[in-house]
Amino acid sequence: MRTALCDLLGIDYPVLQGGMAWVATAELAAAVSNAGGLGIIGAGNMTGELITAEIRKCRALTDRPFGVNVYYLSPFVEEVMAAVIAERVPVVTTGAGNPGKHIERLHAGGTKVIPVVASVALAKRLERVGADALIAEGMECGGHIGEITTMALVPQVVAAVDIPVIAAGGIADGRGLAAALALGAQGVQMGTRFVLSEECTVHPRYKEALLKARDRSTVVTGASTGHPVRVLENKLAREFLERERAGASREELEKLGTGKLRAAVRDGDVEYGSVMSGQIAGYIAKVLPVRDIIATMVQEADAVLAELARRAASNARDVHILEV
Ligand code: TUI
Repeated sequence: MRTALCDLLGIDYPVLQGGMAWVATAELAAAVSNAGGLGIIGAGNMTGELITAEIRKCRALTDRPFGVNVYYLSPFVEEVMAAVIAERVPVVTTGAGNPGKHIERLHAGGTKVIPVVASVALAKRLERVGADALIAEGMECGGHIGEITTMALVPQVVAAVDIPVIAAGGIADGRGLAAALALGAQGVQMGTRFVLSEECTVHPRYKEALLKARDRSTVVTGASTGHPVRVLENKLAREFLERERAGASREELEKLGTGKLRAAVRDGDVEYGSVMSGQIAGYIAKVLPVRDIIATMVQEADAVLAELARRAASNARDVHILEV
């Protein structure tokens, strides 16, 4: 299973790990890169100094390419970008904003730039300013999301641009990878599946909460603030939604949310913390080593595609027999 994206990024398999704030540490990113995918450190709200240390830690753990995700709502975006450029990180992905103004400087240092998009308009704009590939993120994803599903977004972005598209949202196995390729994507990015890996350092209660999740266990909070976020439903999510319905101000809601992702990820507060999760959590039954997650899904995708090709050939033969 290789695509042109593998050559662009220097990886063995077209599988990226989402750059999740607080979750996507150097350890997780290095494990994914060592297994042949692209590991990505989540800069979240880190300072330039912190992300520099994390990049160096990742370099000590792997010789393979890896990435850093830059979160555009962070107050430290500029210093994180400066650090990423100084460290000549192989790949940068971006979230929750438009990275257009940084692309030239990143390219000058040899960094590949892969913005996350949730719409066709932004996809076209970022192709024009030089993005190397795009991650089309459906609203099945955990965390900060757009409004369109993966199934509807990916083919529309693929049709609108000439650069490789990576599908994200609702993907956790080989069937999902095969489906993404069928939609015209060149690879996938997964978040929730990699949270449920042995190498992921989130609090054990965070993993337990995701393992218990079912298909309808996530809700979207924050839609009224313009920053919708998908999380597991818990006490915090219910209070957040209640206050939103009551017309709470953006400041009040921001205050309620501050520090809650850290509380869930690091302290294991799964009732009054923000347990970000994709809708696919209900499908994931086991914590597995990163290497098994990637190897199994690639094998499974090859098998699914071979079986579909076999059926298509058999159908074509049947049609031919009918015709003669
Ligand atoms: O960024 C994400 N997912 C995230 S960031 C995050 S950290 C957080 N912590 C606490 C509260 C809220 C967030 C958790 N999950 N995904 C990438 C993504 N980017 N999804 C959607 C977008 C996006 C949305 C609008 C990208 C660009 C955009 O518009 C920018 C423009 O200028 O049009």
